[in-house]
Amino acid sequence: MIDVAELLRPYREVIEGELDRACRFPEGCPEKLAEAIRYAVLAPGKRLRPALVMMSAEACGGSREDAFAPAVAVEMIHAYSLIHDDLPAMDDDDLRRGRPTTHIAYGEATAILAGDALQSQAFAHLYSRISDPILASRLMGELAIASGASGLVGGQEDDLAAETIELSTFESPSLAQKHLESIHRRKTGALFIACAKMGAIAAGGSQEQVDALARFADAFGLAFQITDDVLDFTSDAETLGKRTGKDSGRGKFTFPDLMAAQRDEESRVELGLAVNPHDADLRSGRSEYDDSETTTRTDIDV
Ligand code: GRG
Repeated sequence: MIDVAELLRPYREVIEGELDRACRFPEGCPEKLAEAIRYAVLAPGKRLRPALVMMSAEACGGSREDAFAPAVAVEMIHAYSLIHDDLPAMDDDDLRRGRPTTHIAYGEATAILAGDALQSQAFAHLYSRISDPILASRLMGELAIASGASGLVGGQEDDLAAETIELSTFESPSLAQKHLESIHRRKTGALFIACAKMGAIAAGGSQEQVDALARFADAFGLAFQITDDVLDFTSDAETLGKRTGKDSGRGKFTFPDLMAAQRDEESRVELGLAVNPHDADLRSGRSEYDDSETTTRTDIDV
Protein backbone atom coordinates (compact mmCIF):
# COMPACT_ATOMS: atom_id res chain seq x y z
CA MET A 1 0.00 0.00 0.00
CA ILE A 2 1.19 3.54 -0.77
CA ASP A 3 2.26 5.52 2.28
CA VAL A 4 0.53 8.79 1.40
CA ALA A 5 2.16 10.76 4.22
CA GLU A 6 5.58 9.64 2.98
CA LEU A 7 4.65 10.48 -0.60
CA LEU A 8 3.59 14.00 0.42
CA ARG A 9 6.53 14.67 2.77
CA PRO A 10 9.03 16.15 0.28
CA TYR A 11 6.34 18.35 -1.26
CA ARG A 12 5.19 19.47 2.17
CA GLU A 13 8.70 20.35 3.28
CA VAL A 14 9.47 22.42 0.22
CA ILE A 15 6.17 24.28 0.18
CA GLU A 16 6.31 25.12 3.88
CA GLY A 17 9.51 27.07 3.23
CA GLU A 18 7.77 28.92 0.39
CA LEU A 19 4.73 29.63 2.54
CA ASP A 20 6.91 30.97 5.32
CA ARG A 21 8.62 33.40 2.92
CA ALA A 22 5.31 34.38 1.29
CA CYS A 23 3.77 35.27 4.66
CA ARG A 24 6.35 37.88 5.67
CA PHE A 25 4.53 41.05 4.92
CA PRO A 26 6.07 44.44 4.28
CA GLU A 27 5.43 47.55 6.35
CA GLY A 28 1.76 48.44 6.52
CA CYS A 29 0.52 45.06 7.67
CA PRO A 30 -0.29 45.37 11.40
CA GLU A 31 1.69 42.97 13.55
CA LYS A 32 -1.36 41.22 15.01
CA LEU A 33 -2.82 40.61 11.55
CA ALA A 34 0.50 39.28 10.24
CA GLU A 35 0.75 36.98 13.26
CA ALA A 36 -2.78 35.66 12.77
CA ILE A 37 -2.11 35.00 9.08
CA ARG A 38 1.11 33.15 9.83
CA TYR A 39 -0.61 31.23 12.63
CA ALA A 40 -3.29 29.99 10.24
CA VAL A 41 -1.14 29.32 7.20
CA LEU A 42 1.85 27.75 8.90
CA ALA A 43 -0.21 25.49 11.20
CA PRO A 44 0.55 21.83 10.55
CA GLY A 45 -1.55 20.82 7.55
CA LYS A 46 -1.16 18.04 5.00
CA ARG A 47 -0.45 20.53 2.15
CA LEU A 48 -2.42 18.27 -0.14
CA ARG A 49 -3.40 21.04 -2.54
CA PRO A 50 0.12 22.43 -3.07
CA ALA A 51 1.35 18.85 -3.55
CA LEU A 52 -1.29 18.31 -6.23
CA VAL A 53 -0.19 21.50 -8.02
CA MET A 54 3.45 20.38 -7.98
CA MET A 55 2.67 16.77 -8.94
CA SER A 56 0.55 17.96 -11.86
CA ALA A 57 3.41 20.17 -13.06
CA GLU A 58 5.76 17.19 -12.86
CA ALA A 59 3.26 14.98 -14.69
CA CYS A 60 3.42 17.47 -17.57
CA GLY A 61 7.20 17.44 -17.72
CA GLY A 62 7.74 20.54 -15.57
CA SER A 63 9.48 20.98 -12.24
CA ARG A 64 8.22 21.59 -8.71
CA GLU A 65 9.72 25.06 -8.87
CA ASP A 66 7.53 25.88 -11.88
CA ALA A 67 4.56 25.29 -9.61
CA PHE A 68 5.68 27.09 -6.42
CA ALA A 69 3.66 30.28 -6.99
CA PRO A 70 0.28 28.62 -7.69
CA ALA A 71 0.98 26.06 -4.94
CA VAL A 72 1.45 28.86 -2.39
CA ALA A 73 -1.54 30.79 -3.74
CA VAL A 74 -3.91 27.84 -3.45
CA GLU A 75 -2.79 27.06 0.11
CA MET A 76 -3.50 30.71 1.00
CA ILE A 77 -7.03 30.35 -0.35
CA HIS A 78 -7.43 27.05 1.50
CA ALA A 79 -6.18 28.62 4.76
CA TYR A 80 -8.59 31.54 4.39
CA SER A 81 -11.48 29.13 3.80
CA LEU A 82 -10.59 27.17 6.93
CA ILE A 83 -10.36 30.34 9.05
CA HIS A 84 -13.77 31.50 7.87
CA ASP A 85 -15.32 28.03 8.04
CA ASP A 86 -14.35 27.79 11.73
CA LEU A 87 -16.01 31.10 12.68
CA PRO A 88 -19.04 31.11 14.99
CA ALA A 89 -21.27 32.16 12.07
CA MET A 90 -20.28 29.01 10.18
CA ASP A 91 -19.05 25.78 11.78
CA ASP A 92 -18.17 27.39 15.11
CA ASP A 93 -15.13 25.23 15.76
CA ASP A 94 -12.61 25.81 18.54
CA LEU A 95 -9.90 23.51 17.22
CA ARG A 96 -8.20 23.17 13.85
CA ARG A 97 -5.06 21.26 12.96
CA GLY A 98 -4.72 20.29 16.63
CA ARG A 99 -4.73 23.81 18.06
CA PRO A 100 -7.11 26.68 18.80
CA THR A 101 -8.77 28.08 15.69
CA THR A 102 -7.64 31.50 14.50
CA HIS A 103 -10.65 33.35 15.97
CA ILE A 104 -10.06 31.69 19.35
CA ALA A 105 -6.39 32.67 19.28
CA TYR A 106 -6.72 36.20 17.83
CA GLY A 107 -10.38 37.20 18.14
CA GLU A 108 -13.15 37.06 15.61
CA ALA A 109 -12.50 40.39 13.88
CA THR A 110 -8.81 39.68 13.29
CA ALA A 111 -9.64 36.16 12.08
CA ILE A 112 -12.11 37.53 9.52
CA LEU A 113 -9.53 40.06 8.37
CA ALA A 114 -6.79 37.42 8.20
CA GLY A 115 -9.03 35.37 5.88
CA ASP A 116 -9.84 38.44 3.79
CA ALA A 117 -6.16 39.37 3.51
CA LEU A 118 -5.19 35.83 2.50
CA GLN A 119 -7.70 35.90 -0.32
CA SER A 120 -6.06 39.00 -1.79
CA GLN A 121 -2.54 37.84 -0.99
CA ALA A 122 -3.07 34.67 -3.03
CA PHE A 123 -3.58 36.74 -6.16
CA ALA A 124 -0.91 39.28 -5.21
CA HIS A 125 1.49 36.36 -4.87
CA LEU A 126 0.73 35.07 -8.38
CA TYR A 127 0.97 38.60 -9.75
CA SER A 128 4.36 39.25 -8.18
CA ARG A 129 5.93 35.82 -8.82
CA ILE A 130 4.88 35.06 -12.38
CA SER A 131 6.57 37.36 -14.84
CA ASP A 132 4.71 36.16 -17.95
CA PRO A 133 1.46 38.18 -17.85
CA ILE A 134 -0.50 35.64 -19.91
CA LEU A 135 0.53 32.78 -17.65
CA ALA A 136 -0.21 34.89 -14.56
CA SER A 137 -3.68 35.78 -15.77
CA ARG A 138 -4.50 32.15 -16.69
CA LEU A 139 -3.48 31.00 -13.21
CA MET A 140 -5.34 33.84 -11.51
CA GLY A 141 -8.43 33.07 -13.58
CA GLU A 142 -8.43 29.39 -12.62
CA LEU A 143 -8.03 30.22 -8.92
CA ALA A 144 -10.58 33.04 -8.96
CA ILE A 145 -13.26 30.93 -10.63
CA ALA A 146 -12.65 27.92 -8.38
CA SER A 147 -12.76 29.96 -5.18
CA GLY A 148 -15.63 32.24 -6.18
CA ALA A 149 -19.41 32.31 -6.02
CA SER A 150 -19.94 29.25 -8.23
CA GLY A 151 -17.08 27.31 -6.63
CA LEU A 152 -15.81 27.20 -3.05
CA VAL A 153 -18.01 30.00 -1.70
CA GLY A 154 -21.18 28.83 -3.46
CA GLY A 155 -20.57 25.26 -2.30
CA GLN A 156 -20.12 26.47 1.26
CA GLU A 157 -23.38 28.46 1.12
CA ASP A 158 -25.30 25.40 -0.11
CA ASP A 159 -23.54 23.18 2.42
CA LEU A 160 -24.63 25.44 5.28
CA ALA A 161 -28.19 25.42 3.90
CA ALA A 162 -28.06 21.62 3.65
CA GLU A 163 -27.65 21.33 7.43
CA THR A 164 -31.37 21.92 7.75
CA ILE A 165 -32.47 19.86 4.74
CA GLU A 166 -34.21 16.58 5.42
CA LEU A 167 -33.41 13.81 2.95
CA SER A 168 -37.13 13.27 2.57
CA THR A 169 -37.36 16.71 0.90
CA PHE A 170 -35.91 15.14 -2.24
CA GLU A 171 -38.10 13.21 -4.65
CA SER A 172 -35.62 10.35 -4.63
CA PRO A 173 -32.29 9.38 -3.08
CA SER A 174 -30.63 9.81 -6.47
CA LEU A 175 -31.72 13.46 -6.63
CA ALA A 176 -30.42 13.99 -3.10
CA GLN A 177 -27.14 12.39 -4.17
CA LYS A 178 -26.96 14.70 -7.17
CA HIS A 179 -27.37 17.75 -4.92
CA LEU A 180 -24.82 16.48 -2.41
CA GLU A 181 -22.29 15.82 -5.16
CA SER A 182 -22.87 19.29 -6.55
CA ILE A 183 -22.12 20.81 -3.13
CA HIS A 184 -18.92 18.82 -2.79
CA ARG A 185 -17.80 19.51 -6.36
CA ARG A 186 -17.92 23.22 -5.55
CA LYS A 187 -16.95 23.35 -1.87
CA THR A 188 -14.06 20.89 -2.03
CA GLY A 189 -13.64 19.72 -5.62
CA ALA A 190 -13.31 23.06 -7.41
CA LEU A 191 -10.09 23.89 -5.59
CA PHE A 192 -8.63 20.44 -6.29
CA ILE A 193 -9.46 20.86 -9.97
CA ALA A 194 -7.82 24.30 -9.95
CA CYS A 195 -4.71 22.73 -8.37
CA ALA A 196 -4.39 20.14 -11.11
CA LYS A 197 -5.04 22.64 -13.88
CA MET A 198 -2.68 25.28 -12.47
CA GLY A 199 0.14 22.78 -12.10
CA ALA A 200 -0.30 21.66 -15.70
CA ILE A 201 -0.61 25.23 -16.98
CA ALA A 202 2.46 26.39 -15.02
CA ALA A 203 4.46 23.58 -16.59
CA GLY A 204 3.30 24.49 -20.10
CA GLY A 205 1.16 21.35 -20.44
CA SER A 206 -1.11 20.83 -23.45
CA GLN A 207 -4.87 21.39 -23.24
CA GLU A 208 -5.29 17.60 -23.35
CA GLN A 209 -3.04 17.24 -20.31
CA VAL A 210 -4.86 20.05 -18.46
CA ASP A 211 -8.22 18.39 -19.17
CA ALA A 212 -7.03 14.90 -18.18
CA LEU A 213 -5.64 16.16 -14.87
CA ALA A 214 -8.82 18.13 -14.22
CA ARG A 215 -10.88 14.93 -14.65
CA PHE A 216 -8.60 13.12 -12.23
CA ALA A 217 -8.89 15.97 -9.68
CA ASP A 218 -12.68 16.00 -10.00
CA ALA A 219 -12.87 12.31 -9.03
CA PHE A 220 -10.18 12.78 -6.37
CA GLY A 221 -12.04 15.72 -4.79
CA LEU A 222 -15.24 13.73 -4.50
CA ALA A 223 -13.43 10.71 -3.07
CA PHE A 224 -11.69 13.02 -0.57
CA GLN A 225 -15.00 14.48 0.59
CA ILE A 226 -16.71 11.09 0.85
CA THR A 227 -13.80 9.87 2.98
CA ASP A 228 -14.11 13.00 5.15
CA ASP A 229 -17.84 12.31 5.62
CA VAL A 230 -17.19 8.65 6.47
CA LEU A 231 -14.52 9.61 9.01
CA ASP A 232 -16.94 12.14 10.57
CA PHE A 233 -19.62 9.47 10.63
CA THR A 234 -17.45 6.83 12.27
CA SER A 235 -16.02 9.24 14.84
CA ASP A 236 -19.57 10.37 15.63
CA ALA A 237 -20.55 6.74 16.03
CA GLU A 238 -17.76 6.35 18.56
CA THR A 239 -19.12 9.27 20.56
CA LEU A 240 -22.65 7.91 20.25
CA GLY A 241 -25.26 10.33 21.50
CA LYS A 242 -22.78 13.14 21.95
CA ARG A 243 -23.08 14.54 18.42
CA THR A 244 -24.05 18.20 18.37
CA GLY A 245 -24.11 20.75 15.58
CA LYS A 246 -20.97 22.31 16.99
CA ASP A 247 -19.13 18.98 17.24
CA SER A 248 -20.04 17.56 13.89
CA GLY A 249 -20.29 20.83 11.99
CA ARG A 250 -22.70 19.14 9.58
CA GLY A 251 -26.26 17.98 9.66
CA LYS A 252 -27.55 14.67 8.35
CA PHE A 253 -26.93 15.50 4.70
CA THR A 254 -23.77 13.48 4.21
CA PHE A 255 -22.77 10.49 2.06
CA PRO A 256 -23.13 7.93 4.87
CA ASP A 257 -26.62 9.22 5.71
CA LEU A 258 -27.52 9.21 2.04
CA MET A 259 -26.25 5.67 1.50
CA ALA A 260 -28.27 4.52 4.51
CA ALA A 261 -31.38 6.17 3.03
CA GLN A 262 -30.72 4.54 -0.35
CA ARG A 263 -30.39 1.16 1.31
CA ASP A 264 -33.71 1.67 3.12
CA GLU A 265 -35.29 2.61 -0.18
CA GLU A 266 -33.84 -0.51 -1.84
CA SER A 267 -35.32 -2.68 0.89
CA ARG A 268 -38.69 -1.06 0.32
CA VAL A 269 -38.36 -1.75 -3.41
CA GLU A 270 -37.51 -5.39 -2.73
CA LEU A 271 -40.54 -5.68 -0.48
CA GLY A 272 -42.69 -4.10 -3.20
CA LEU A 273 -43.51 -1.11 -0.97
CA ALA A 274 -41.98 1.72 -3.00
CA VAL A 275 -44.02 3.84 -5.39
CA ASN A 276 -41.29 6.31 -6.31
CA PRO A 277 -40.76 6.94 -10.08
CA HIS A 278 -37.00 6.57 -9.50
CA ASP A 279 -37.44 3.03 -8.19
CA ALA A 280 -36.37 1.59 -11.52
CA ASP A 281 -32.98 3.21 -11.04
CA LEU A 282 -32.75 1.81 -7.55
CA ARG A 283 -33.68 -1.69 -8.70
CA SER A 284 -30.98 -1.69 -11.33
CA GLY A 285 -28.53 -0.10 -8.91
CA ARG A 286 -27.96 2.84 -11.25
CA SER A 287 -27.62 6.45 -10.20
CA GLU A 288 -28.39 9.35 -12.51
CA TYR A 289 -24.69 10.00 -12.77
CA ASP A 290 -23.94 6.68 -14.45
CA ASP A 291 -24.52 8.11 -17.90
CA SER A 292 -22.74 11.41 -17.37
CA GLU A 293 -19.26 12.11 -18.63
CA THR A 294 -17.84 12.31 -15.14
CA THR A 295 -19.27 9.11 -13.75
CA THR A 296 -19.14 9.19 -9.98
CA ARG A 297 -20.68 6.06 -8.52
CA THR A 298 -20.55 6.49 -4.79
CA ASP A 299 -22.27 3.44 -3.34
CA ILE A 300 -19.60 2.78 -0.77
CA ASP A 301 -20.25 0.32 2.01
CA VAL A 302 -20.21 2.01 5.37
C1 GRG B 1 -15.60 29.61 4.22
C2 GRG B 1 -15.75 30.05 1.75
C3 GRG B 1 -15.57 29.10 2.86
C4 GRG B 1 -15.41 27.81 2.55
C5 GRG B 1 -15.14 26.77 3.52
C6 GRG B 1 -12.79 24.51 3.65
C7 GRG B 1 -14.25 24.53 3.75
C8 GRG B 1 -15.02 25.44 2.85
C9 GRG B 1 -14.85 23.85 4.70
C10 GRG B 1 -14.11 23.06 5.70
C11 GRG B 1 -14.99 22.01 6.24
C12 GRG B 1 -14.47 20.69 5.88
C13 GRG B 1 -13.86 19.93 6.98
C14 GRG B 1 -14.57 20.27 4.64
C15 GRG B 1 -14.08 18.97 4.23
C16 GRG B 1 -13.01 19.07 3.22
C17 GRG B 1 -11.88 19.88 3.72
C18 GRG B 1 -11.72 21.17 3.02
C19 GRG B 1 -11.08 19.43 4.67
C20 GRG B 1 -9.88 20.15 5.14
O1 GRG B 1 -8.86 19.98 4.20
P1 GRG B 1 -7.53 19.16 4.54
O2 GRG B 1 -7.89 17.83 5.13
O3 GRG B 1 -6.95 20.08 5.70
O4 GRG B 1 -6.67 19.15 3.34
P2 GRG B 1 -5.43 20.37 6.11
O5 GRG B 1 -5.55 20.90 7.52
O6 GRG B 1 -4.62 19.10 6.04
O7 GRG B 1 -4.95 21.41 5.15
